[in-house]
Amino acid sequence: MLCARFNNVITDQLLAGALDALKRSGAAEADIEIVKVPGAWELPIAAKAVVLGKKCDAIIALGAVIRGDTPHFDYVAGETASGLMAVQLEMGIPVAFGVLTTNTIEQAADRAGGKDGNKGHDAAMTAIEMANLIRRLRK
Ligand code: INI
Repeated sequence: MLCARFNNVITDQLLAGALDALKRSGAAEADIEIVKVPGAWELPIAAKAVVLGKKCDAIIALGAVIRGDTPHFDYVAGETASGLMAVQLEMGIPVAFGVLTTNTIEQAADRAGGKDGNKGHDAAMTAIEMANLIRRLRK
């Protein structure tokens, strides 16, 4: 599991939601690795390094990109999404996209354990489903 530290008030909640989903689904602690990166931009290269470094069933990438007054958001959000998609297609390992891209921090909080649920939890459930699906399709 990869988690960006940028906007950590939000990403810590995504991480908690993802861990809760994995544990409730029966994942053993020893099978869960948590890797922190500075920001969402760094998620794709870290995802690739994890896949190259060890056998893993899926990656869960967590981050929060929040729009500011400059076009920076578009670069960080867009490249993070395309980078993570490239890793899952190149490496053949599911990468669940638990990166919030919102206009405000309130919208992010709503989706990180607030009124709109927890997208970290959702990403973890997707990762489990996709890991099982890809394993079955490869047999
Ligand atoms: N990183 C984020 O994860 N979220 C953001 O909202 C964000 N903004 O707004 O700048 C952000 N920037 C940092 C970026 O991900 C890199 O860590 C940085 O550019 C160094 O490569």
